Amino acid sequence: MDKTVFITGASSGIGRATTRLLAEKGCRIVACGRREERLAALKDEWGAKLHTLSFDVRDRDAVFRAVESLPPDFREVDILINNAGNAHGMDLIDQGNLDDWDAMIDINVKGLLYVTRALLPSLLKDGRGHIINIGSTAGKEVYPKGNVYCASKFAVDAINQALRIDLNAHGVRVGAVNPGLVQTEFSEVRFKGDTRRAESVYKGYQPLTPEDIAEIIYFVISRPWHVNIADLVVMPTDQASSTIVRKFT
Ligand code: NDP
Ligand code: 8X3
Repeated sequence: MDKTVFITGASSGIGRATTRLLAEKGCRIVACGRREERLAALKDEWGAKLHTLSFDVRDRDAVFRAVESLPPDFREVDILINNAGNAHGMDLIDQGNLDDWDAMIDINVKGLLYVTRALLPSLLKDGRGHIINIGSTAGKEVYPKGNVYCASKFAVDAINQALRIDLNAHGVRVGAVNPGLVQTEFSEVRFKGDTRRAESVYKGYQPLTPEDIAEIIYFVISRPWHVNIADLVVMPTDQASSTIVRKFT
C-alpha cells in the first residue's frame, strides 16, 4: 500500500500493532509517542519506512513543531490515525482526581484536535486524506466510574462527526473505530502501575488483542475510495456492553 500514515500513540498497544501491520503492508509511517526508546525500537525494526516523532500531544507548540519538522519523504500525509490516549483513574465523580480529569481532556480531546489541525493542510491537499479516530465503547455508553474518560470519548465521537461534516466538501474520508476491551497497557496506565488490578480487567474471558484492532484499521483504509467506514464498534465476543462481560473465573 503506497500511503504515508501518521499515527499517534505508536509506542504501545493498538498504535504499535497498527504501525507494525501497516509497515508490513508497505506504508511509510510517522510513528509518534513520548517514549523515545520505544519509538527507537520500532525504527530499528522498520528502518527507512518509518520516521519517529517524540512529543506530548498536550503541548500544542510541540505538535505543530513536530509536524513542521517532517522530512520530504514523510511530509505528504495521506492517513492520520488519532490513537494516542488513555484513561487516568477510575473513581466515583464526587471523588475524582482533578489532575486525572485534566489529563484525559487534554490528551484524549485537545491533543487529538491539535494533531488533526496541524495535519489538515496535508490531508486536504489533494482531497484524498483519511482520518481515523480511535474512540471507544466508552464513547457510546457511560459506565459507573467511567465519567470523565467516557466524556472524553463521547467528545471523540462528536469530533469524528464534526470532521466528516465540516470536511465533506473536500472529499476526504473520516471515520472512527470504537473498541471495547483490548488487552494493552491501557489498564496499567488507568490504575497507575497497579499491575495486578490491571491484569484482572482481562482475566476470565478472551479480550481483544491490539492486533485485532490493527487488522480492522487495515480493512478500513484499504476499502475502495467511495467506501467510508464512518463509525465502527468492535467488542470481544464475551462482551455485551461496558458492564456485561461473560467471565468464566
Ligand atoms: P496503551 O496505553 O497501550 O497506549 C497508549 C498510547 O498513547 C501510547 O503509545 C502512549 O505513548 C500514547 N500517549 C498517551 N498519552 C500521550 C501523550 N500525552 N502524548 C502523546 N502520546 C500519548 O493503550 P491502548 O493502545 O489501549 O490505547 C490506544 C487508544 O485506544 C486510546 O485512545 C484508548 O483510549 C483507546 N481504546 C483502548 C481500549 C482498550 O481497552 N485498551 C478500548 C477502546 C479504546 P507514550 O506513553 O509513549 O506517549
Ligand atoms: C477502553 C474500554 O471499557 O475500559 O476505552 O472504557 S473501557
